[in-house]
Amino acid sequence: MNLTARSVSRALIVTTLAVVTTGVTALVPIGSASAASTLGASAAQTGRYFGAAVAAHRLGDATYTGILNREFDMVTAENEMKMDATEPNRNQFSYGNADRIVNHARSQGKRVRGHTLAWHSQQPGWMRGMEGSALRSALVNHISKVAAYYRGKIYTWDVVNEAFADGGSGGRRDSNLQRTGNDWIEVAFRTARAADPGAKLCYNDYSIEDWSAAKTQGVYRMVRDFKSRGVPIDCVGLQAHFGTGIPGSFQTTLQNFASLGVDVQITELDIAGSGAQQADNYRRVTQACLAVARCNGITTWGIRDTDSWRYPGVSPLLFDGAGNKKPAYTAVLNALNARN
Ligand code: 9MR
Repeated sequence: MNLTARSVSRALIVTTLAVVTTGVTALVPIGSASAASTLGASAAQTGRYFGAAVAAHRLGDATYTGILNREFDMVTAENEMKMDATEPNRNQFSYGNADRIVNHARSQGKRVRGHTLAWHSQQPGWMRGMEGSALRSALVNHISKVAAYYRGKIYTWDVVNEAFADGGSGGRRDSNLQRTGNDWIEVAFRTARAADPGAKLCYNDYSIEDWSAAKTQGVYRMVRDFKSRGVPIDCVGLQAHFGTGIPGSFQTTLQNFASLGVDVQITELDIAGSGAQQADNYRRVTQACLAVARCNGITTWGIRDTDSWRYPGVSPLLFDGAGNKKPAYTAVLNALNARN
């Protein structure tokens, strides 16, 4: 939403409140949106979303689903849309668990981030041993079929996940997909665009939050190159799996990617630590996104600490194992509301 549209929608919210309350109580002053009481509603007042990664097997847990339904307005399948889940046998597709998540989200009026069409990891057994042109065809077929199946239902696809190497090279990660030729990523994006022209297409990776990191620079050069040659890319997903410190350059990184003409999304946020320190880091990350116009949403990688891939070593999320709001939750909500 652009600024004008956002002010119009705020004005509408305020007007609506005023109409509802006319004759009953004082009018809500025009121009001051009221503080929202959930992450999704508060983020929406800034034109953004607030999402969570969801596991299909937890949807029967009433505490989990209660928090999901109440707080979040975007959903990512934590594992259920990966290649091994959606194409367990070659050219035989399986969408049961992914559909459970998509249908739950949509029935609750939430949008969906698709994760992920192509990744060196979590490949089905039949794909792991493949190389060369056979693998390239299988990749294109996978992307075409999965993106077409969900056509019109996905807000953003993570088209390619984690294709850059760790360490100082700034280059691509070696993988069977990379060995099919350096153009595999752009082919993946073009294939996804053709199959679902309405979805935003994202490149998603971790350890690209620090602007000075070679990996960040490598991804930046690829996105700049794609934009200059018209390869269809709409956004960069920064996973944001953090330890107890947030890189001081995080907002700069978000802004620099955005300045290439793409959206940026914080796609898998979780932060180590506890208490006030963890809360302060969550506040920083939220404020960094809010400060960048094209940072259009934040997703935490799970709901309760006990749902996290980092648990029990780390308790990195906004709700504790019993579903209580942590100080980090309050820090995020306050930061969002401060911008409403
Ligand atoms: O949280 C996911 C975990 O349940 C899976 O076992 C794992 C399998 O690879 O993937 C985890 O999610 C990852 C995500 O898909 C991509 N970025 C890193 C995430 C954490 O490992």
